[in-house]
Amino acid sequence: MKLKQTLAAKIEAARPRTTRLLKEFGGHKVGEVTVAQAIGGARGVKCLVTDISYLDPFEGIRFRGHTIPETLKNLPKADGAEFPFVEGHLHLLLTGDFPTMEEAQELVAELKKRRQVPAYVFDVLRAMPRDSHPMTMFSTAILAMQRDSVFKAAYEKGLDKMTSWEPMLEDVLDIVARVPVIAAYIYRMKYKADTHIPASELDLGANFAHMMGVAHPYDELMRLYFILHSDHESGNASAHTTHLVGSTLSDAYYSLSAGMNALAGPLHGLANQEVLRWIQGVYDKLGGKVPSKEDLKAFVWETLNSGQVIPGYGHAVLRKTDPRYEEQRNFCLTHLPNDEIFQVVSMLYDVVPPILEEQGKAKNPWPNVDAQSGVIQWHYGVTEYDFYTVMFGVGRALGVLSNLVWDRALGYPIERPKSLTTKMIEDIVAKG
Ligand code: CMX
Repeated sequence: MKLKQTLAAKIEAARPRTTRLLKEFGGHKVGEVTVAQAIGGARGVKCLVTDISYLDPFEGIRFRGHTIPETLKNLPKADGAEFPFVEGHLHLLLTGDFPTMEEAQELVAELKKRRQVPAYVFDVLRAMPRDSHPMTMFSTAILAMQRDSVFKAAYEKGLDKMTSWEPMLEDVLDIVARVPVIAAYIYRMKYKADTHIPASELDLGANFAHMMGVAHPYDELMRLYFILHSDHESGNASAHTTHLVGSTLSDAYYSLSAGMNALAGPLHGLANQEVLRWIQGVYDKLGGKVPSKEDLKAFVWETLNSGQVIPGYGHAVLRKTDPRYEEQRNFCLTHLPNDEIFQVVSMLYDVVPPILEEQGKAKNPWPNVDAQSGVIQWHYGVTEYDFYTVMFGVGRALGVLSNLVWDRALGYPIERPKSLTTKMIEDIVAKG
């Protein structure tokens, strides 16, 4: 596989940089930790390293140094397609290079070979109560496949630290290939009377759309969606959890399943379901009437006054409108400008930030990725919003799993930050 050769060369070139930093500058400070950070979720503490993506508070995400528009422009696309192959994006995340068309096609073919989901995974899913949350099903299905881990088998034979990224890569490619199939299966089992559509010869994003049973341009949307949701540097809860679990030399199945459980929280990935649930709540309250700006203002205040957050707004790092929001908004302007819920989402963009500013709590009043993603799904008939985070998870797998390969390649150790007691912090503060 050409990808593996490219990756091997990149890893060889990267290792001396990490070794040098550790050996020559191990004691050099990269930041300090305040009491507020120790108590407040380690916000802004610089203690993770990744080269796969970087999140600037004002500019937003860059994948391997490239903004979203640059990424979308430079990745290869199928003939006549609007958005690139997701597989090519995986190549970019893993190697740092935009693939050629040939390299992207090779990866499309490789993932197709690997996408056969073991039959027992479907048995596990079918044994679960049908009203289990789709994220519970998704995480369980990933965990169930752990018995197939190539990394685990390699560990049992005696893992060589220098080459441990290779069995990790095997697991990562297997998982990336299979998760869209699992996601579509969960969707159709739960919401489409348990009728299923066999896989096609299409690429990952388009095949997902096909297996969901949703027509063009949903294939284009899902290529875009998976790329946009792939990575957001290392500190977000799903990426950090995956990295943390992997640092114990747990394999990619254990690690990703854990990461998906973090994504399932309403302050993280579940927010994209919450946005649609919240908007439906507005409609219900108004007896089905399209809300006006004044209605929305009242509902936003009502939500805040009841102690809840406005889903899809705010961010731990970003301090401007999320470019992933903007990219999806562009998709809406091209494909569904007159969609009624899109109009409501657009109105929210005018209504929410000034209210959050007036309330004065949120550090970032602007929308994040989740404010815009659900409306597009709804438009194409995927109205079962508790499924939305599963699709986020399929996309997020690309980034967090690429990181696992690099974690092993660079020999990052088990993660183990230090805790203090409240009394210790009080003593530190008292000393001044
Ligand atoms: N609505 C209401 N209040 C908000 C808010 C929002 N959208 N965003 C932040 N706040 C509040 C916080 O709850 C916090 O209140 P308290 O002081 O009472 O605890 C205060 O403002 C300060 O928070 P912050 O420093 O601005 O934000 P955090 O880094 O603590 O949290 C996030 C970030 C995303 C969890 C938060 O903005 C939020 O809850 N947003 C709504 C949920 C959401 O959209 N999550 C998805 C994020 C993207 C993703 O991961 O998918």
